[in-house]
Amino acid sequence: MRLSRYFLPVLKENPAEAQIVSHRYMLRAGMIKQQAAGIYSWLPLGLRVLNRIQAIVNEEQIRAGHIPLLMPTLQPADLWRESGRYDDYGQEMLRIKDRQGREMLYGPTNEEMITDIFRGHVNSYKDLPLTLYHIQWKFRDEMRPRFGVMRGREFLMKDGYNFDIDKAAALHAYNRHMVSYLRTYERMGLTAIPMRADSGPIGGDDTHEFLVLASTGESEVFFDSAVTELKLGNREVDYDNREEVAAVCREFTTLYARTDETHDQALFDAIPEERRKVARGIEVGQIFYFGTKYSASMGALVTNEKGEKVPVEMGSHGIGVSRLLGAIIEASHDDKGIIWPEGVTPFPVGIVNLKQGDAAADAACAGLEKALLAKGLEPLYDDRDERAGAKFATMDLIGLPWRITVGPRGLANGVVELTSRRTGVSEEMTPEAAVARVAEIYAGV
Ligand code: 5CA
Repeated sequence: MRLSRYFLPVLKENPAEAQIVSHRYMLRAGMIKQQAAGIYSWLPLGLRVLNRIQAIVNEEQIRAGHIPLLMPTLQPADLWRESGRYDDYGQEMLRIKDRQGREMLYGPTNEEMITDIFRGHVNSYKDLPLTLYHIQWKFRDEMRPRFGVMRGREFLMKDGYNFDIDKAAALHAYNRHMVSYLRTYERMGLTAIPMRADSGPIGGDDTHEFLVLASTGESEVFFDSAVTELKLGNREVDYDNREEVAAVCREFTTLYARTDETHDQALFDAIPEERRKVARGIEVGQIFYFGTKYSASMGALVTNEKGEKVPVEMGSHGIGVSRLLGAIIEASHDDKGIIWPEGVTPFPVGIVNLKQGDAAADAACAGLEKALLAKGLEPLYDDRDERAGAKFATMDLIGLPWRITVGPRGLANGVVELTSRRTGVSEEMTPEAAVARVAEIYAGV
């Protein structure tokens, strides 16, 4: 992509309405535009990151054996009357009437609708286990929408729902989600700690929230600092192996880590003092096991091996897809701008031409662009007729992890410069070597 032809409306000034760094940088980098309180347009750069995040979420869900589908944003109120949640959900639910006077709502979550799909098509244990998920816009008329995409009213969520024949199978699905989420967040460069939490309006007994530590987080969290050292890394996990999956979950949930809702001071005090931490965190996901709460009230029954009709065992599992952009920026930035982890960056590398119009520099930049594209890496090439300082400032603000700088002086010696946004370290090398290095970096992402 050539910057002269792109739509990147960067702001020079700090927007007054942004109280936290992620909101400020998303506005300044031209990623989002507010259309109403808590409702945003996703401008091209923001959309590219949102798409990257969705791609990772999809890959890890499919790896875990979960199946994508797509449910609508609008739902009939009657489904929610069946579960009893239509009245319970309160003012957070946006209620709408269509022209026939039928009551509808903009879905805040999809337990009822997925249960309706299930009961219409599945009635035997032989068709289980089954986990269906989608990535779809949700609406919650939050009392205090704030911090940009962090607490929106319209927001993108991945929500998945498992259907199992008994509690043991449903808990395996819960564990599978936990492991797939750990991998998902790690691929985005995040440390997200599973913490025992409260189930709220979704219901159920077992629930964990995934929290990214950040001083601007809305949740107060209490944990053993050793939990922040745990990493899933590249280890292979067989998602069909109940014991193996459960062992990973034990590894990540045995050390004390809780939100304020479930905090237990006596247990906390038992941790060695130097490891006792109280901090703030951003909730980027939550998993729930709630058994037959929806299947019993909505008549989602299956025949078990003994031939009896029993309500199917369920859980639901969410990832805050749009919130993740904010969480990643809170975790990865400096005073010049965003620093995207390679896994989610909108462009893998930027090209800065120090002397637009110089025949050699222009040709070298075009050559780099072509060579990178041939490797499946689309660069953002700043081909504007601007000062070098302004080009660097834009690149630093939008946070591409790698930058190739091309100028007549270097080219006279056959070199360009490859710079890491994170460390600021630059290295001179031939254009071919720069392309090879960038390709090597992204081969493992
Ligand atoms: N049905 C369940 C799981 S699918 C559910 O709705 N869970 S939830 O309420 O915890 O939401 C899932 C995730 O969506 C949260 O962990 C959070 O990351 C994200 N989320 C919730 N509310 C908002 C909001 N107002 N703005 C942005 N993201 C949100």
